[in-house]
Amino acid sequence: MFEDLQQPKNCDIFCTVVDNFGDAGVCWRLARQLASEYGWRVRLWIDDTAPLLRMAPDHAAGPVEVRLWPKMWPNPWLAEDTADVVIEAFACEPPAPYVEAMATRARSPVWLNLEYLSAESWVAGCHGLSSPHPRLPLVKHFFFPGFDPGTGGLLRERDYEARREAFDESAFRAEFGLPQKAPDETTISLFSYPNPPLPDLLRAWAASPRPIRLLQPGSGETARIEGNLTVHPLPFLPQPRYDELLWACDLNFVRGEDSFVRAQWAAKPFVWHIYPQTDEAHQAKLDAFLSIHPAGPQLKAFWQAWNGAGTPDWPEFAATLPGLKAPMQQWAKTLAARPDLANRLVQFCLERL
Ligand code: TRH
Repeated sequence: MFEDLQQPKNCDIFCTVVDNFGDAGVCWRLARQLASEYGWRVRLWIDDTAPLLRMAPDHAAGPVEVRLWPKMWPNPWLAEDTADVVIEAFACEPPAPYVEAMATRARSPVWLNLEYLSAESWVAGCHGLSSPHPRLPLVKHFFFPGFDPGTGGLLRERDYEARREAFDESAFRAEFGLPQKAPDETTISLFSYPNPPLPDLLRAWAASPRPIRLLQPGSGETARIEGNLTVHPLPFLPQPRYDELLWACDLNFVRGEDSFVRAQWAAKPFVWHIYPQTDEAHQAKLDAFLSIHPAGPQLKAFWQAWNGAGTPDWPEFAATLPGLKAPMQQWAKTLAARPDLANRLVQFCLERL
């Protein structure tokens, strides 16, 4: 199952949980893939295991070794050993004593800073750039996920398609107490940040001529029926099961980075609530993605409105939903034909080890 010509490597991934689930979610997904698909011995050093416990309640069962990264100051890190490959997620910087120990290895480790995902055009130009350490004989490389073939790509497990083919939508609905789907029902999943347009959207859904079933994972919402809208809370699902939810829906509202990528693999129409940044940097990221995505103008208008520019026009958007299936499938197919992020990362490291 391991790639040809490839010796298993040791890898340390460092993750600081800034907020929410994305930092842990991305690191966990990558760690699992490196361990299970490439046979790497992976340790995930994380400063807060709470999000991991929700996304991967069975994480202790292996094959990734999860270690709590104590973040007190002065840093109490007692460097035991270092790894062949060191990945710091989102510029979180490994502990200073660990970095010192990296420099004492006979062969320098490959040190990567795994960056945030963006569709902006500068990303391909910065992917892979190196930054020598000012004092130690170490070089850090910037590894940028992205949509362009010249970037680090997107996380996607090898078994994704097989899992999807084996997915039983009826069994999924039954398990979560959802009635079998009526032919005219629109099933929608909602995972977003608190968003001012939501109450208006809920009203539009309640007034919809066709039934709408809203599935809200981990929301703490109460089940209720308002007009033609049925709100159905779901538990926060383990990461692979979140994919199942996306497959079971006709439309997915996603956010941040990792759920945004999963919605693209699900190849269903989706609406992205981008992670808001104080300096409005997110607007450029949103525009950049919309400029490369083949969705029509109605989807783009709805997305902009969902992200603060205007009022989301549900009836207009709903009318375009059936026509969005094909472009979403084509988009997923194009992206899936390219090597995934773990694959590119492994190649990148092997060329430098
Ligand atoms: O939770 P997010 O908003 O996370 C992040 C962080 O805020 C981070 O600081 C920021 O930089 C980044 O976004 C862009 O959204 P995201 O990235 O979609 O992560 C959610 C994770 O939770 C993802 O791995 C999917 C997972 N998930 C489940 O496993 N089960 C669930 O039921 C749900 C709703 C999500």
